[in-house]
Amino acid sequence: ILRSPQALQLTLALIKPDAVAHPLILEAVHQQILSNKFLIVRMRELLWKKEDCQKFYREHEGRFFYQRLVEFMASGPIRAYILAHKDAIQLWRTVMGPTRVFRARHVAPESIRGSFGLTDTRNTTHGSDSVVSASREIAAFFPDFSEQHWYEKEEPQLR
Ligand code: RTP
Ligand code: MG
Repeated sequence: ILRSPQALQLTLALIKPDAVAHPLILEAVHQQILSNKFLIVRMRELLWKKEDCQKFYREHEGRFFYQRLVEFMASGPIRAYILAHKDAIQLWRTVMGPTRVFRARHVAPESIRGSFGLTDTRNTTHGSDSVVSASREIAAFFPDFSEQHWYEKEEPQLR
């Protein structure tokens, strides 16, 4: 895929079951997306099967938290977004705050995880960590979305 240097970057953001289950937290996270000037390219809510979670988190297979992470992510509805921004991947990770809830509360109390994270597993949100994982993760949640079409036809009209 060809991207011009000014092109908007895409990332996959997830709101995890702990936050989707709570209307006020769900709304607060959605507001964070809007107030940080992300463009919402696609959005859907879904209930994940355990096998989908295993595939999505396969890079963590064998780690001590893998099993509970997979079970948690399949425990209730999640909301997935494709977000666009000039610096979407890094910006969303900054807005989320650190993974570990203890750290998040101390170093980034205003962040999403600092505000709403319950535990290291129930930490409210997920965000892609690189351009490569963003592509893979977007395809996992939005199989009909064509990145190529977006960069060729839709994105240039937004600039
Ligand atoms: P994410 O992939 O969700 O954006 O988070 P991350 O890159 O900041 O963290 P990563 O190391 O990739 O971990 C993926 C997810 O695993 C869960 N986790 N639980 N000690 C635990 O119980 C534990 N450690 C990690 C987190 O929910 C994290 O989001
Ligand atoms: Mg990660």
